[in-house]
Amino acid sequence: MSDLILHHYAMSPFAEKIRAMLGYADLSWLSVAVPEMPPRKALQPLAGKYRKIPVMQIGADVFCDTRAISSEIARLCGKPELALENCSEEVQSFVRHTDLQVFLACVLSAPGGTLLRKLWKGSSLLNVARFLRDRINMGRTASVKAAGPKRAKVIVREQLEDMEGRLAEQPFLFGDKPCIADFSAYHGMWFIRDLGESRFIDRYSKVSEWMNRMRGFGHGDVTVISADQALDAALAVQPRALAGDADGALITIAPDDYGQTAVQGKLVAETDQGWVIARENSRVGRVHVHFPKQGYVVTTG
Ligand SMILES: N[C@@H](CCC(=O)N[C@@H](CS)C(=O)NCC(=O)O)C(=O)O
Repeated sequence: MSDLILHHYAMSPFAEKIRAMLGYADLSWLSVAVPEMPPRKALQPLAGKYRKIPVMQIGADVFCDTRAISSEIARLCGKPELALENCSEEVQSFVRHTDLQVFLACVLSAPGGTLLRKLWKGSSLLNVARFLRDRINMGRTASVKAAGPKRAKVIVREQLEDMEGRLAEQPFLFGDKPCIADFSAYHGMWFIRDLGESRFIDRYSKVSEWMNRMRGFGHGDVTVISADQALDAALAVQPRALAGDADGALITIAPDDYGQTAVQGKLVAETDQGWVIARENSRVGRVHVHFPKQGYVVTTG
């Protein structure tokens, strides 16, 4: 059985980025469903107060943020172009813009009614109200401000035009095969078209065909497990050997954009790309939590 575990929820675009990547990478994985908003008690022993989704786990190693997760997937499947650090500055800058400004614009431009109805169908009206309150609060405390609805539509249109131009020349955004930029660009458009059921993207024929190609990769071979099984998997093993070293200082790490809840731990490794902190608790023992540097701030103590 695979030991790669994804903690995610169905309607999460960033989770879809990783599910699609796992499909393309042809990897088997284990799926743990988490609620659409905190509290996520079953995830806390692994990732502390980190609040973003998805989180990936391999035994006692926990990967926060799709930047750290995709580097790990790239390594596992032998496709270096799925890791940001292996790509050109042009690709990196496309992904930075796409994963933040374009993502927020896609969320604002997607048909809210359809999405809320889908959320309601899987839960309750009370849950929908809690979800809306949670996301409004997250927006209020964010250090990046999302564009207004009009500007958001312009950002989405500009992105679609850029993509249509690239895809007129080649089957994927930066060449003959997908790289991390394709998965970054896919999840926001998936939120609008496939989840939100908007027909807006249909007028971009190359993008529509590309989306169908991306969707065709599927999600890989998935087995559903419980949160308890995931915690048992962490408890059963020690974290793997580390690349890079560090002095064990107590630090806190938090995203620099939105959902900025911090995670505390001892810094056990630092590389050009990321930090790894060690955390311990009685449910899972010692875990190593991996963060990318891009998009995160560290404070000591
Ligand atoms: N930079 C993060 C962004 C992840 C993100 O924003 N995920 C959304 C879901 S698609 C989220 O966590 N929203 C708040 C929540 O679900 O609690 C990454 O690449 O993983």
